[in-house]
Amino acid sequence: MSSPFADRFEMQNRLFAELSAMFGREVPLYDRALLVNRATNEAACEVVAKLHRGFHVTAEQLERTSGERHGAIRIGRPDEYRWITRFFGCFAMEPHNFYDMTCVGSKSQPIIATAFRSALRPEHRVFTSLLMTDYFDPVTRARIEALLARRSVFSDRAKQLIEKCERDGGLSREDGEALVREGTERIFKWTGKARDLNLYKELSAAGFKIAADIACFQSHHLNHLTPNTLLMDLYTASMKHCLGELDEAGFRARATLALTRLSKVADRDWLRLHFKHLSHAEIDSYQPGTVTAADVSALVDGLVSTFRGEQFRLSALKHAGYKDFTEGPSEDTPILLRQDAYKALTEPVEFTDDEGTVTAATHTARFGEIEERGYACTPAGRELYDRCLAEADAAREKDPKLPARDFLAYDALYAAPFKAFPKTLLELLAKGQVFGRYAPTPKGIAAAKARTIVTTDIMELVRQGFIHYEGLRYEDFLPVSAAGIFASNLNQYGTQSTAAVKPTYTQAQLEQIMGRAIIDSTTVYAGLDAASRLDTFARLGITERLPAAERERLQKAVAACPAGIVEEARRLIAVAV
Ligand code: OOG
Ligand code: NI
Repeated sequence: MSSPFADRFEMQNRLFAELSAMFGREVPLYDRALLVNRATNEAACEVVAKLHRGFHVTAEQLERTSGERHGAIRIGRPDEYRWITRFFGCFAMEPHNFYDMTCVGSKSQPIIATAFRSALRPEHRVFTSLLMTDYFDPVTRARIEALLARRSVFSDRAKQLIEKCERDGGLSREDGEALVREGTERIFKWTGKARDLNLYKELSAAGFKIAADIACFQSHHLNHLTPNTLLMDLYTASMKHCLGELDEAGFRARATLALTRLSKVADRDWLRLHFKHLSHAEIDSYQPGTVTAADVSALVDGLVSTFRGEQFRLSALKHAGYKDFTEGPSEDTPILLRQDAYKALTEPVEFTDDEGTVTAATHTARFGEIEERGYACTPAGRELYDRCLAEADAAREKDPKLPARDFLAYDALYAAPFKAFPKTLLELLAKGQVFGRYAPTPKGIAAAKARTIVTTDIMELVRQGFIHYEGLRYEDFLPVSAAGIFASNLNQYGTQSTAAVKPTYTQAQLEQIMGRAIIDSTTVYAGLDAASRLDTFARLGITERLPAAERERLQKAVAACPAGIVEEARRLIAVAV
């Protein structure tokens, strides 16, 4: 029987396609950056197609891969935060992880946050911040709250649609579209209209630009909407070139380096990581090929000539330049996520005071981020990452101009601490630094029938060809990268609380505001990894031989996962096979 309701994932894709169109109209540089992303992703795919003969992505698949987005919005009031939680719920997006941005050292901001996404089919995500007004002294706090109290971001219609969706268990296509429109025409729309210029100026001067961005505006305007790149270093070099920060020779050198490096690492695991639509069987059907220096050079020539086109003359648009370095792990370490951005644009704003007098001003907050995702780290991997990052950041801070002066030297300097990580998925899995997913191969099933399997060591079983492995992709955010991005875009480092005592914030507090629990993504990654090991051992008939402590550890990890998630993952895998 067909459902009377619109598919929530289709609604989600519609929402993000429409948000992207809306943001493109609001910010022309964003629209052009998408074209740069498409051109560079196409070049990356050409390298991959030469390495794997038979590999082919249709324009539509590529559009889908690069169409993946994350948005960032900043919310002022707890009741608004609860409505936005319910709004995203209609699109199958649930809160994941608690980010306390008030506690990231010198980069702190008066913000706590979570990110909304689907637990198992994360197509898109939104980092959703809440301004903590008690971070401020009582007078400032009262002024911010009074200003925020006067706005209504959610229309009655939006509220009715959300309630209807919750009550009935879904929305019709028509109602789903109406809710998407509430998003693009009101909730996330930039109006360019603001209030209380004095408060705006005072907050900005005191280093609280983020609070000004939230308190003085009428909507949860999108701060940025970040597409996905297949090859960060090619994209950043291209953006810098199109913005006039990197001349043709400099661009050629960096593009050649990025594409050559890609030709060395784009193995089957890379394909699985970057293209959700490819099955193991499809990937196994590709024949090995090669990429020559001449191939790379032809691709670089192609990009140079593409970027001569008028629509790539980004330097002609209003802009504030590109960040000097990429946040996250070094280029050769395929974990977590790497992010970069063009810096926040200065946009016109009209302030209206209580007497109706309008004053023209400007606002600098919205920037153009890009990201490339890698594998999800285990707690051990994450701890190592945090240490490597601290070391790499410290090295960079000793010579902040190095990235602009000598990119290669900077690249090597930044990568050095990350040598602690192996660079291939299999080694990352073997060391227990990233989460994976396992399944028996036909050869493994045959060996199980013949009772010739002699080990329960998963890596050994992989080596013997009895098990398929893949890495779990990191679908979340990194608060320290986020803090770095806030800082460099606002041109303000961190902030300090002006309250008599700096408050502390908890996940429970945000959960209470939302009226629902936050999912801990590490628990989910760990549960999926453990469930796939248990299922694999069971299908190979070797569960009984597993050491008791190991079996118990895996069962505990599965049990810790929120109800239904492991079962749903099993169902999705069964459908995909
Ligand atoms: C959110 C910053 C977090 C990211 O990519 O880490 C974020 C914001 O700027 O409001 O989007
Ligand atoms: Ni972001």
